[in-house]
Amino acid sequence: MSENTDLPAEGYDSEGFPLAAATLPVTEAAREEMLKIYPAKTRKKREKQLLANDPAKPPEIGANTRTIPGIITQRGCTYAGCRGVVIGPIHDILHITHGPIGCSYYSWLTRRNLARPKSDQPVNYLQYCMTTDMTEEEIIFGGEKKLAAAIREAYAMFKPKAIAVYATCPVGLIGDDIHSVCRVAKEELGINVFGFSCEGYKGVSQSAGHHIANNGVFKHMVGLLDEPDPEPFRINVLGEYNIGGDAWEIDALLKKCGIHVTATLSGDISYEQICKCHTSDLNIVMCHRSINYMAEMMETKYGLPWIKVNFIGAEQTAKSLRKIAQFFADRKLSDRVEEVIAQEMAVLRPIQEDVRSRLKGKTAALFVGGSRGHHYQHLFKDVGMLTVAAGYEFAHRDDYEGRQVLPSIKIDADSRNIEQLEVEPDPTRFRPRKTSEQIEALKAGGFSFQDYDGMMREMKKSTLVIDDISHHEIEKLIELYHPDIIGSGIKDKFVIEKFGVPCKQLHSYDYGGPYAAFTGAANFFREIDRMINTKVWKLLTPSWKQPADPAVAMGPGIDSPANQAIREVVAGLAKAWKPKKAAAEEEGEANLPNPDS
Ligand code: CFM
Repeated sequence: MSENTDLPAEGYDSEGFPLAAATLPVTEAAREEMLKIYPAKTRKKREKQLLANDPAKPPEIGANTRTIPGIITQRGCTYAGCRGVVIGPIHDILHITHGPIGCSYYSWLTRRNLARPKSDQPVNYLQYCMTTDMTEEEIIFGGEKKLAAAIREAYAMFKPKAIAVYATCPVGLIGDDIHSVCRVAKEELGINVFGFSCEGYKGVSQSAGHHIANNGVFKHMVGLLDEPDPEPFRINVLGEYNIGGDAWEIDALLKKCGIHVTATLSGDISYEQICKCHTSDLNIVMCHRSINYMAEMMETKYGLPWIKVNFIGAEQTAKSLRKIAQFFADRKLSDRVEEVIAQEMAVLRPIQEDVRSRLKGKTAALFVGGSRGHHYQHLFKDVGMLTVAAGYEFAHRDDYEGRQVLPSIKIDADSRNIEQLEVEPDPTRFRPRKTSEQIEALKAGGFSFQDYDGMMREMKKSTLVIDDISHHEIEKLIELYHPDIIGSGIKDKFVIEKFGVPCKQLHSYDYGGPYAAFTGAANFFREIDRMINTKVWKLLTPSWKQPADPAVAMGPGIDSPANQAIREVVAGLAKAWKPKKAAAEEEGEANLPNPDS
């Protein structure tokens, strides 16, 4: 294991991967078992998305392509990625969904991107859900007037600094020009108003929405306020959305080290912080998938370099802190970082060791979004658990195979659909944060900028990597691998648990968290220990352990006396019940004129 955290090598192999206590199936056979149900055309596509891993030479994976209709996917839509994920967490601007009520309602507090008002920024609009509530009338005659009225009404009620408008599918289909409406409103109200053409169908998943959101935030907010914070060692934390309080945990840790966070994009963030984030000195990127566009555009326009970090897992957190300190090349800062790591690890280690004594050798499978399927493997590794299968819902090839594959990724019609902003260095505000000599010195010391090795290089050889996993494949996976826990989302949580396998919801964390940094790691270890070691799972007989008779597989038997009794009661009720209208018609039937006479 790493020299950084002094983890004992016991329970780990020579490459540092935890040793699984259970015998695992042969990967190729398991893969075949998952694929064989598909018709030839479907199989051809799924084959590319379901691979045996090779960390030394990651195989090319099929990713960021359309989901085959009929397959039960975990993916979300482009609107969700834009409004819900990247911009939604900005707490002091108004977010108006232009569209039917369902799209709006769906985006209302379903993601646990927490925010708390601060004394100098006391406004928090996140508990509100605003929509134009488009109905048939607007779908037919156009919804621009209703949108303009909604913006005016929202402004009159709240007087916000900015309003963001989000287009849903019907808006794109009927062609409402939300950007013109926003431009007029901006002039009329004298505040920042801007729109996002993030119709749900715009891309193959929420990933397209991330890109659209990055473009909009960059165009309409970043760079509006040229007032750098006075603190030294300023950084932005990109791709951290404060789910369950993660950003607060990271923020507190950085503060302890003497590192100042100008802005976290976009967990618990204010409009003003986004407007001035270009004045910071380093971008550290947590979720590469959702925000790499922003990191690149800020570097090109303002000279702000970026590095990939990960605060999920104790070892990874320590590594990330050291990397930030190395960037600033300040002795005092490095010493302080070491001191903080030692303090935090002294508290965490006894918890970690205690939990590891019960969890080592257990196995996990992870299927989450576009970064957590990778990051959370480190937390499991910290307690001696092996991730036997993992994948993302909507990530791209670089998130699996590493950024070096970027030039070889084919641009298809779906990705061409998303605007690629042309960004130039700002004539007055471009400021390289390091001289070329300093950069060379850093590189010589093993430091790397713009680096992301992807999930596959950090997974054990022959583990399964599955992109956009389907319910069928998840069921097969449980049957073949019997993982001790699966980290996934709400769409499959209960399917998994019906198999007698605990499922940790790694999007919203169920009701738990934070799991980031050292304190978060302790929370996670304890929770996983509880989830895996509770006796409740042993009371369930998973369907793969039952005979293939459907009558038996449904539970105690569809023809059991209890079920028979229920059926009789239901049949009796149905017989006795008559809808009012039908009863009235029946009564009046005799008086109706005979249409044939
Ligand atoms: Fe990034 Fe996210 Fe994720 Fe993501 Fe998401 Fe999320 Fe996620 Mo759910 S931004 S890619 S679109 S880390 S909402 S906070 S948990 S799927 S793995």
